[in-house]
Amino acid sequence: MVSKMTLVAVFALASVRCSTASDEKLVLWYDRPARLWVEALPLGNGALGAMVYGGVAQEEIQLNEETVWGGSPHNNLNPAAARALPAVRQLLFEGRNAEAQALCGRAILSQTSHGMPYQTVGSIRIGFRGIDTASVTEYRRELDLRRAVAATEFTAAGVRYRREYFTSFADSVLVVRLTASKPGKLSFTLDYASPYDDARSSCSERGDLVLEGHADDHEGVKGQVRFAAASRLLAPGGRIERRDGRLIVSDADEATLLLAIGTNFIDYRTLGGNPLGRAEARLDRTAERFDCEEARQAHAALYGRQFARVELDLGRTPAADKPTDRRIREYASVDDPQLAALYFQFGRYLLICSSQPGGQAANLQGIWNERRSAAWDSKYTTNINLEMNYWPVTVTGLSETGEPFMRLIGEIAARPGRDAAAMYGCRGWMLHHNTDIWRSTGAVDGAAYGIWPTCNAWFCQYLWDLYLFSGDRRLLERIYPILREACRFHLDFLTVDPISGYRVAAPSFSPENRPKVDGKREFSVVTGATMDNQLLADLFRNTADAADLLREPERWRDSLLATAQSLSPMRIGRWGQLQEWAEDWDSPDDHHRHVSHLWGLYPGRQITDLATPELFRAAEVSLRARGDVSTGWSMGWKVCLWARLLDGDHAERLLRMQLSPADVEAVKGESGGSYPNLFDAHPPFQIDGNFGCTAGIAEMLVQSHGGYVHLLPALPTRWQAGSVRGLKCRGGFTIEELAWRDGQTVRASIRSTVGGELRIRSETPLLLDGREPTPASEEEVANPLLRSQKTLPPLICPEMTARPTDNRAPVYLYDVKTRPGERLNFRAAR
Ligand code: FUC
Repeated sequence: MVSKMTLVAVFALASVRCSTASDEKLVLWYDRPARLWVEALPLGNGALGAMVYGGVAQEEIQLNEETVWGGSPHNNLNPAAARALPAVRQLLFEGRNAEAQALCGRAILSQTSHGMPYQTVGSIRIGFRGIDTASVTEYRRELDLRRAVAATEFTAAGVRYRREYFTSFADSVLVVRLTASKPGKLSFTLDYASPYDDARSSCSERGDLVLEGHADDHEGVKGQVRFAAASRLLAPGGRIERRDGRLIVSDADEATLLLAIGTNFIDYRTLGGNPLGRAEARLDRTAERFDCEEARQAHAALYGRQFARVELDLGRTPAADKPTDRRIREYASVDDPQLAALYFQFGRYLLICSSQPGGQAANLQGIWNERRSAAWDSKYTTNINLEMNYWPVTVTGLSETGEPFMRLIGEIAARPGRDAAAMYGCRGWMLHHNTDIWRSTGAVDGAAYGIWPTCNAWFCQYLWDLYLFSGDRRLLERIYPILREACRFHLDFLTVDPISGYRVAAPSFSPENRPKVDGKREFSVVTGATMDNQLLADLFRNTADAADLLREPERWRDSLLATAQSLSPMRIGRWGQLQEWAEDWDSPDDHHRHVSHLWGLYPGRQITDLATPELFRAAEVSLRARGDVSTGWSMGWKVCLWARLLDGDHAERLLRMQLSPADVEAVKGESGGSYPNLFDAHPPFQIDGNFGCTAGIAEMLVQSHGGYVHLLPALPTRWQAGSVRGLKCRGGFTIEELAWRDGQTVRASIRSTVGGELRIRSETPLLLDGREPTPASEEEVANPLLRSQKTLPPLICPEMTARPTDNRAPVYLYDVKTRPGERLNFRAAR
């Protein structure tokens, strides 16, 4: 009998004998067709989305286009808000929160609409004739993440069939190439299926098969987005007939389908494009001198420019050869570190495929949605979910993918009609916890969920991080007015708590939790919830730094810092936890999926082991009590949080839970997990968990929020050996290589893109070019892009009870001066 110890040793050996990551195939693959949508494989080029089922006799490819949203330009403000604010505040300060919330429900919550839905287009179907399905052998369908190409292959009656699919980054069309190993073996009928009653199929003058329709009316807002999908067939050696909204192909040797979707969407205020004209123009451009090999290469090269920037090798075991759905089922009991690496790269793949410059930001389902009416309208929830979608942008080297989110923020900040003034009588701009393609900004869903005009501060943190990672001065100039105007909103909106004397947001809330007060959970609307205080401290502090860099008047900068100082501090409560609210209401048996009060730990930068050890310990107490299993996005956030708590094993445990099979039947729930196609389950499918985990894995390997670049801050015991290339850090530093063995750094090469001081933190003593680098000074690092936030206002309350955490590992800190473009080669000193 093989002992457990021997098995562990075998797995460890197997993990080590890995090839280098860049030779590693990165594929999802399956040995049977998809029966469910969450088994189908996603393709996308930012705008056009396709879900490929890989059926033998019936192929279905479900289609999306990123601008197919219900409704039309509108907004949903409640103009009664400003007048009601004093009464709401009075009630809150008297402790009558439930009454305050009821008043918010009437006077602040939208009385019109609650955001428009993102909707499907329908499907293109290929019904094959003459394939002997009973004789099918050697079936395989796959998605190759290195090329962004899906394929289905099988043998039937001695004929090898191959189908290849990609949504071209070069030509903006879906390409489906059908081949068979014998001539004349391709006979099929092409048609559309669409859930819209008035969608119409026809043949266009050019001979394309066309589906035309429009998105839905919703909550009283007229549906005015029109779409047209157009399919063109190139089928050498076969006959093509056009009949009753179908294309019928007989006896072709091979066939290529080009499919484009156009809509009339121009921007969030304007409709007026010609959907069919747009689709057919793309087809004309692509079909002219079309060569599939060249088209695929051009596509893969453009896509690969983004994807290939990061390589991750966590080791490989024989488990990596199994079909992906089986790997997910077995992951809990089998050593398969490559699945974590694949999952990480799949997250990067999904972001590249759902968010590209000039397009729309990735919504709750990225761009992939098979329904007219998806969960939460598949729109943008902005109290965690949209922000989480963009967590991998900086650290995993995907800056282009962040452009649609940055534009969304800019457009909301610049909405005509001055929403902040119209609703609250404040300067600047604001947004509550949802928006849609029309950039609606009102408070929606219910008073317990939507009374939260602090979203602007979270968006600004993302923008500021883009600057810290890049050091790009032009970007700083572009984002500064957005930060400044968010500050102006809060300078007007903040009020002084008459009891504590601190400035607080009122109304405020800790998304979407309700405190248990006197045994009851009756309200969520409060004053000065911890997350709001953290967000606002971050906003004022960052804007002050930006004002400094741009030489804005000192008086303005000082007023921002003074406001940051006057905010309510974080508090540690009776069981050693970081309080979620100003009052010590937290209960240790609260397992709510949102962990909003830990925002200051991640994605914020206010809590670190070295700068704020008491808060660090309190955050850990809170997170442990919150528990592990939750919605996929909540587990993604917790991977990041445990990584920031420097506990790699706990972070990996959450990843393991997230990589367990999701219940494909569940239409609603909070159990998380992964579907067979590796999509994240809330359930149902919601893409944020994919992105949260991707960012979390990066955060386990490198961090840069605490005033230094921290190598291997949270390496789990299971990832004993490996390497990563291409991760980015604040200060403009790129980890060109980081390799570890026995859980310890072996070597690290870091490229400085903009120069400046690099402070580096390691658990292993390092040598730089063979010599010990200068130990870090006691002072804050000189590099403004790398500076920590430990000089924030007094964030700890005097009545604090928790003790500083024990440092888990030795800390080596070095300071190295760098020049732009310079590469620094570190090695372990022992
Ligand atoms: C927030 C979360 C839900 C869900 C929804 C889209 O409201 O609390 O769990 O993710 O967004």
